[in-house]
Amino acid sequence: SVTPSPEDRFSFGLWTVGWSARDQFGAASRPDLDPLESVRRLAELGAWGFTFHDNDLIPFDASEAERERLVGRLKQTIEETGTVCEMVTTDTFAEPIFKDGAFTSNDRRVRRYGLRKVLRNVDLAAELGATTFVMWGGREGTEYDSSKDLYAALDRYAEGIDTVAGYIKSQGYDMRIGLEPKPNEPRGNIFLPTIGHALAFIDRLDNGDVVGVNPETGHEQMATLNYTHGLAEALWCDKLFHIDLNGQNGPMYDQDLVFGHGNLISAFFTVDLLENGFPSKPGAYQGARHFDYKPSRTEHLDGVWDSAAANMQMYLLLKQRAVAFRQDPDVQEAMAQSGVLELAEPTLAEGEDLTTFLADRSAYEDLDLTGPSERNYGFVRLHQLAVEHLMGAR
Ligand code: GLT
Ligand code: MN
Ligand code: MN
Ligand code: MN
Repeated sequence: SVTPSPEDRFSFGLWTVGWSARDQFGAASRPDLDPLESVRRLAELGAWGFTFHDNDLIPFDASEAERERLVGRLKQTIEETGTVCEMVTTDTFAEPIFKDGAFTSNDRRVRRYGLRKVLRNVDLAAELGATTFVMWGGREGTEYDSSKDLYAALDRYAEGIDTVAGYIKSQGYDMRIGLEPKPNEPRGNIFLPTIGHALAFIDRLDNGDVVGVNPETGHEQMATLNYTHGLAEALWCDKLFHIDLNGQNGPMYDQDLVFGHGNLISAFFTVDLLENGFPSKPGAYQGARHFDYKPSRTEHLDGVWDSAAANMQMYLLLKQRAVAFRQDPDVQEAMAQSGVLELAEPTLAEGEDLTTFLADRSAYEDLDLTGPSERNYGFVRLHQLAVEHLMGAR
């Protein structure tokens, strides 16, 4: 069914529906929403969970008492709605103090302040039962290469993440960090611009075991990369800790459209991977289906909730199509023809060592190249079947 329910594990950032559409060129086009009301509305629409930045709920300059009061009200709303706070993140980008970043600012005072802001928010996340802590370093970067010691910046970035990860471990929290890559915007060049950069960075950390990635559809596509491939590599590395689903039409500003409202074919294969798994490693992704989109500035309040519902409906429609695609006997035959299932077979035989491999004349000297050269892989036919399923023509 395409009616969302909590079993579908859909969740939304409170900053998504809560965006009042203030942008670089114009004032807000919608009133501010009460974040607690958003939690209720999302639950009514069938969402399972929600996520938020500290400052989506608690104003940056709130007193300690005000903070406690707001957190208390949030806990009450969670109880009333039965919704799950699955992820928490920290705003280290909006305030002027973070204009040169938080963990990589040239100003050490800012780095210490940013780290403290994040650490207290880790405690809040644990208090609310969140198991993922996302870190999007939107202001960590440069406009001018002269402005930053790039080696030191990576050192400071690693120091910051390692400190947060070490804190999570020392407190015994059941929580993992998801680093969110983005190539640019708001900075001209953001550090850890893609999934691949983030994975290589995580590998260098002391506490990297609790650090993974939170890839966003549009962010990879802004960098002209294939989101599904990025998810695949993160899964292969056991590092896909969270996802931000949305829509984007190729390399331009960050559109944050409804999931599937950008590159639809790519969205189909993203859902195919998340729901069906790899042909050689079937099984659905276990994490939240989390949406990080923005209701377009043209939409008023009805449009906010219509667009939230559209994300879930798009996902469920694509899930229907992707499941039907994989189950179709014609598709299975075409996949076999294309050799999709052959790729899981190791290239060297079991027990084969380099000596026997190098001695195997059939692999090289005696191989008749015409067979493999003239093979018709049939990838176009297979893809046509996928598109027919996507379009509901099958
Ligand atoms: C901001 C950003 C998103 C991140 C959020 C988490 S904040 O809206 O554009 O991609 O996921 O910090
Ligand atoms: Mn985005
Ligand atoms: Mn995001
Ligand atoms: Mn965003």
